Amino acid sequence: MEHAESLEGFCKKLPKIELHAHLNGSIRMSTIQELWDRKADRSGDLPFLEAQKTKDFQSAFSMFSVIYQLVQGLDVIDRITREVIEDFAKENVIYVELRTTLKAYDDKTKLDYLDVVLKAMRETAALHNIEVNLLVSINRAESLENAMEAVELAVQRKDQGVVGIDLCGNPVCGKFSELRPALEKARREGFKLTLHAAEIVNYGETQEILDFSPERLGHAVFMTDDLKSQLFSKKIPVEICITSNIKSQSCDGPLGHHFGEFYRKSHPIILCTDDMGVFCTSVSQEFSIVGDTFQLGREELYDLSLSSIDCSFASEASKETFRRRMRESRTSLGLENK
Ligand code: 6MZ
Repeated sequence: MEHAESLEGFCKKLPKIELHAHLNGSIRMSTIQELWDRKADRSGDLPFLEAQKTKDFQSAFSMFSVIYQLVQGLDVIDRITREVIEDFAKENVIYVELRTTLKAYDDKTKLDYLDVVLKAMRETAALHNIEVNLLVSINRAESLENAMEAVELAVQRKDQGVVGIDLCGNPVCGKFSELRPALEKARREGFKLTLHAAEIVNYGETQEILDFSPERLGHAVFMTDDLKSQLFSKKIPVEICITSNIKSQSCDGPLGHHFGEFYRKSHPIILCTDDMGVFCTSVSQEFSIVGDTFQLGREELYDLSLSSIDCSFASEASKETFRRRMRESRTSLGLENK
């Protein structure tokens, strides 16, 4: 069938949801550049640009150290939270689950950080017809004590948009097993859990994570056939971050990405950006990539977006609203009304 609109145009217009976006990794490139230009003791080009060119998994993490040198203070956190949500809204993302690790700056506490993010989320969401919830991230390099503290702070703001807990960070650092008590506490407190898994080869830990049965997994790149068959039978939804995996050299290119296999198995998957700023992508672009690479038609892309809603940690009422917004978009997307 001939389409008047390009695949890119369709993917941009398609209402979408984003479930795997790290706040500091989603920072606008122009904001990073501006913060760098403002810095008194800078020398030469923004190191971020150099880091972006290097091509291995660890260099992706070196970009976060550059970001953290520049993003200091709650005024900057407030700004980037608003900008990130605006950027998602601009490309027709109707629901976002942002995630971030809580930080203390100078005399400001981690709870202050959380409050600034939640307020910026609320205010920006109301302006842009987008719903936003937050996942508090635990960095796997942190101590168990810090992880416990993050869960306690999340509990204090549970009624204000914190819906879940994420385990993230450089996968060569720390261990899931050591932080597990904090995740168990989060579960007892009623939080949904999403854990980064199998971003590098670590089959033993991936097995432990599967046995723990979180509500979702992030990435799930390096899996043996046995681990995959357990994942498929448990039907744990996977947040798929194709551009992130390619740019951090976890896979050769889109065609070899495990999206293809998971999609053919009808495993629940959600297309996500991971770090829009660091990896220069957007949710629309992730949809275009799978449309192009795996020859998905427009109805299939629509269904992929629609089915992602089931995997979100939003309330049932909100999920119904997202589904309705999707149904209402069908005519303007050039799809027949079913
Ligand atoms: C694992 C990642 C990540 O929390 O400061 N992060 N963790 N794998 C990834 N794949 C590339 N991308 C980002 O956002 C930045 C933090 O998110 C985690 C890292 O811990 C990074 O420091 P926040 O808002």
